[in-house]
Amino acid sequence: HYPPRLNCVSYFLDRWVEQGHGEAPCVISPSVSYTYRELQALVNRIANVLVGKLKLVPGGRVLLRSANNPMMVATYLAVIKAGGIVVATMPLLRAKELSYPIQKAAITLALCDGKLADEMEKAKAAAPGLERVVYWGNDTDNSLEALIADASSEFTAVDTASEDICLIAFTSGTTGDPKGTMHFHRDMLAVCDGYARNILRAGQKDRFIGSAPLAFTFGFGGVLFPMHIGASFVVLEKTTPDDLLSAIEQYKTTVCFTAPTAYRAMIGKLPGRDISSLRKCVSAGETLPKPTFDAWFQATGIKLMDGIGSTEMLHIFISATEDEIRPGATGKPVPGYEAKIVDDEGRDVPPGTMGRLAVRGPTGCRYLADERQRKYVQNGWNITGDTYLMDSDGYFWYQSRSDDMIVSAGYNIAGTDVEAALLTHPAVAECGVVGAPDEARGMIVKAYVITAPGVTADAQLVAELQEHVKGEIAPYKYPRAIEFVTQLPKTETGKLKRFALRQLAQA
Ligand code: 3SK
Repeated sequence: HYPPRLNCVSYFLDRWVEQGHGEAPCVISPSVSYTYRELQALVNRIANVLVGKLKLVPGGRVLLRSANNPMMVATYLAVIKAGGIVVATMPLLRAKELSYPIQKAAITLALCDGKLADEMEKAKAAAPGLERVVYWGNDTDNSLEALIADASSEFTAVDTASEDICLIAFTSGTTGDPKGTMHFHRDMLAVCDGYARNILRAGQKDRFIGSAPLAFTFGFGGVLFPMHIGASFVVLEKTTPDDLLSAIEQYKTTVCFTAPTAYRAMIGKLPGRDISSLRKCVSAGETLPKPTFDAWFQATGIKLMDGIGSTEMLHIFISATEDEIRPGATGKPVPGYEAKIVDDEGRDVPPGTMGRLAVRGPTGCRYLADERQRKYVQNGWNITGDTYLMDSDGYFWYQSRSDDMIVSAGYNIAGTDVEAALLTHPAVAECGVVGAPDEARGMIVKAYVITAPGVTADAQLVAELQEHVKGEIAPYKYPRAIEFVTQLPKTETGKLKRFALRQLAQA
């Protein structure tokens, strides 16, 4: 039911200024805050520079790299308002990981926080197609601030179709390379009209806060949902549980979006804190254990609203309103979505049977030039890679991941990425990386390593390998546990039996 011509930024931003809501607070941060009118002016200046000086054409892709801050929000909206496509990348990615989306999405222009220039420059050197990186916050003549200094604060949103792509979000990659998931302008509204309106039910007086990177679609929901209703939101560059609690207290936020691990970590730090402003807490990114639900409820009186989403589906598609929550279950399909459980052949299975979660609705998987589309979308259903069961009341209960993804403290980590990083160290002859259960983080990354001949396998080597991985790939992926072994479980054809290794790690 969206109009055929739609630029979603007109809806999220311009509409509020036109309707006399421009002086209301919009984005708040420790360094700078903007009302809707101020954010619109900044977005317009950037959009003018993108189209004028940087020659962005409709459909042109712009890579963004930043921690969560107001400029990240403004550049994101400006690219879309200018008719371009945001290619959002996680701030912790190393040069090697950044080069993949640069090449896959044929990026010629990037906007980047000056604080993250080092890895960006290394990636640029390795990607000849990337012609220009414009930095902000680095005080040079070519900085984004310098470019926008004389730009007009008036800009009419470029006329786009509601089914034009406005976002390519890369998955963290389970097996093989990350996948670029493409989303339309209308998808950005659909997740608000579906999940936010029906399940979250926040209002204009609400103030959102969250800790997930804005480059992760879970995190960007913390921008879209408040802007959909003219509410405000806090963005934080530092998001430890202490930072989050301090910001909740300071800015009197009312809606919190973060991972179960963060809620669990905050519980012990609550004494002496005043977080009485909070009224809704959303938990996603990893499964919410019932003990965490219970402990948060006991400590705060707030029922954690669990939800499952995926980068492919843009945001949450199964959840429950506060009055329908069943602790331990994820919930029911968000209005507009259908979900079911299927077996390995794609056949529906009866309630109470474990199987693969299949979902369809107003958003869906569209991979950028990737054969794996066939695997994810079967007979019109999105096969999410999660094993679930549905009970006879239609509630969905998480069982496990169906693939090799390790979900640790809300981060999705591909074991194969960590293996590749470990194998570049001369002391490693062979390795296998899986998730091991962990009370605090849900799962941790655990590596089983066979050392090269003559190498001493000791605590010093563990520390050295951990540092090595942090230098090769995003530091949050490093193996928190390393066990030295003399052999790894293999199939007859010599492939690592990941399942057997996972069982070993569970023991
Ligand atoms: O991991 C999730 O559950 C999630 C939630 C919202 C948006 C995206 C994702 C991956």
